[in-house]
Amino acid sequence: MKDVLISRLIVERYFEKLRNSLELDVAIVGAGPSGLTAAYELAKKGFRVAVFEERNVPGGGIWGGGMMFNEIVLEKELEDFLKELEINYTLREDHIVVDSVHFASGLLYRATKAGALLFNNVSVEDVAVQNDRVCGVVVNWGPTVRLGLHVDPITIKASFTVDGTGHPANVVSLLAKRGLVEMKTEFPMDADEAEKFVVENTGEIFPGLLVSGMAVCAVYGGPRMGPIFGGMVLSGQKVAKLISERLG
Ligand code: 48F
Repeated sequence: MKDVLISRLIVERYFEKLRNSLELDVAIVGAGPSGLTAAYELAKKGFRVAVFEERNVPGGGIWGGGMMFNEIVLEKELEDFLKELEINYTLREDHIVVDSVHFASGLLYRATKAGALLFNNVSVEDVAVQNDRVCGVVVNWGPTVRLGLHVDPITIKASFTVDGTGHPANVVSLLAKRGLVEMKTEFPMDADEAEKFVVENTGEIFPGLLVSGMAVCAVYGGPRMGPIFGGMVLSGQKVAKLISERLG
């Protein structure tokens, strides 16, 4: 029966992927622009990297552009990055304008093509900590977490974990609520300052845990920004560089 063959192929391939992801170099939480950029850069270098995204559709805040006008803006210095990814763009007034759907799908395609594994519908509900170091992520199905079902999670080991969960900084907040790190709150809108702030402060917040993208502003009290995405890409690149240097 063909239907059973289809089921078996899906189940076998999924479990191969999952088994190969039980011990990672890098676990990235959140498939937004910073997490996907980091995944692309790290996979390109040959590291074992997986992205865990609690929603069905990865891409985070990219798709909707600004107020659902599906265009986003990046700083001109990202032109080479877009060329490398073969993403189409327009240059206007010293800035790059990109169709947000094209940008999200391009980033997703290139990150996974480079070898990053992406698990959508998988929520990171906790981190594993041993010897005062984050050493992995604790995962469960997204709907299981949303519905509050009493189902235990499973653990994935990772040399480094990245909190790329955007505004709520969901991974750092797990440590903050246990008093292991201090966490501030995002400040009001200021795109000029926010773009610099996010890149400057991208880095390790707790041994083994790094923070990228908008989560940086939430954690360190930086301003929020609108549909300007240069800082997100640069933050993803920076976090990937910091981790690559450490992994060697
Ligand atoms: O928010 P998001 O797009 O992350 P980002 O890379 O980019 C921010 C921009 O989109 C935008 C902005 C900049 O111009 O202001 O907001 O910082 O994507 C974060 C992703 O993380 C997922 C969430 O569903 C989203 O797709 N996520 C959040 N918590 C978890 C998670 C979790 N606990 N486990 C798995 N995924």
